[in-house]
Amino acid sequence: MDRVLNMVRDRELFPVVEKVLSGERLSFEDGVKLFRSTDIHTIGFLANLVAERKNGRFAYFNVNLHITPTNICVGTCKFCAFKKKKGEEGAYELTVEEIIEKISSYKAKNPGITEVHIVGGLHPDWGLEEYAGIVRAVKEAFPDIHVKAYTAEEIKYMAGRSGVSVEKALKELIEAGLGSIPGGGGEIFAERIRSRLCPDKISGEEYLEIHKTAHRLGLRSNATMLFGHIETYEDRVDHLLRLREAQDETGGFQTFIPLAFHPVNTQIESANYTTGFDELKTIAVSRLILDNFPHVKAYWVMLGDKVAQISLQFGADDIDGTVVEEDITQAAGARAGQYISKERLIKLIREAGKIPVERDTLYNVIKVYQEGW
Ligand code: V47
Repeated sequence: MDRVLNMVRDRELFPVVEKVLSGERLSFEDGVKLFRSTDIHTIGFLANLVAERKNGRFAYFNVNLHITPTNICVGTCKFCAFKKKKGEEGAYELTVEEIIEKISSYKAKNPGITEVHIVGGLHPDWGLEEYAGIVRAVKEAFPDIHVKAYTAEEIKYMAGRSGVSVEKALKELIEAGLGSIPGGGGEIFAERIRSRLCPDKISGEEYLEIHKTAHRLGLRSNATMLFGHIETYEDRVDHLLRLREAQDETGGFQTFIPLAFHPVNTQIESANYTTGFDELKTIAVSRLILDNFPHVKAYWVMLGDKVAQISLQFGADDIDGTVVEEDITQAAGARAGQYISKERLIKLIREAGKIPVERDTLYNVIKVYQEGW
């Protein structure tokens, strides 16, 4: 303990360091103290320690494809640069056949694909039947591919449009072949910020309730936090603690993904791009507070592959997948590309001192890439 404390530059962090080393749960005050500190080495060291306690030196990736069936959305989220109104220039909706064609052509080049990630807009004419129909068609055409689809917001929307409960909608989606739900829509739970950022969206409480309902029905899900806009450090810690509490109840969350805000074409004029320092700190503090989440993901599409790589020494143990055609971040000024090869993911992970593991959506191991591959 003393040897570690000797290396800590920010003495304010001493009590937090002691807690992490002895495996004690961190408090709200600890989280805020970590965010306010600039002792990035200590924060990163602690987060990496916790990540390695949970996952050893393994770092995960998958071979996946993002499909966005429509950008037509009745939502009013101020941070979104992607949505269009029906009839507006650039608005689109894919047919089921076009979705199947996209997956087929990707699979022809990447036969190892294991996941399709489907999220889109709140389409004014779609209900449960249309959203579930997409899942059913994909599963019929590709029974071996896991369908991770629809955020809590979309699930609430389609249930409402079809006059059924969220539970009933989830059961119908599961029957259609839904495998898990992604973390989108978390944004920031604090009502003060959420009501400015996305006034018409479900509340943080509802987001958590929908995920907990999914967990009780046997689904796994992910959780996200959109950071770097108008929220404070206190709001971030509050968000993380609410997730930790929900996870204590159900244990159904797999991965936490901090999403770095992209400002271009959004209605949040005061905001700018996040910085590398803040991104690394947010990954690390998330890892330290979410002691009951198995994984923390550094989503390379939003962080860029270089920061995502460094994150693997700052508490992240997952770098997401090959992705392809990610449109939400592109519309908001993404500086990373839309596709990364499996070989590049392996190189990024290996050079960060971790062992690359190709996984499926539920973290079953497909292949461990030991040296020499
Ligand atoms: O919910 C929207 C965010 C999310 C912007 O579960 C923005 O494995 C930054 O949730 N700047 C969708 N972010 C993406 C998402 C996700 C991605 C990868 C993996 C998983 C998973 C989930 O993107 C939205 C919103 O929070 N978003 N606009 C923007 N301007």
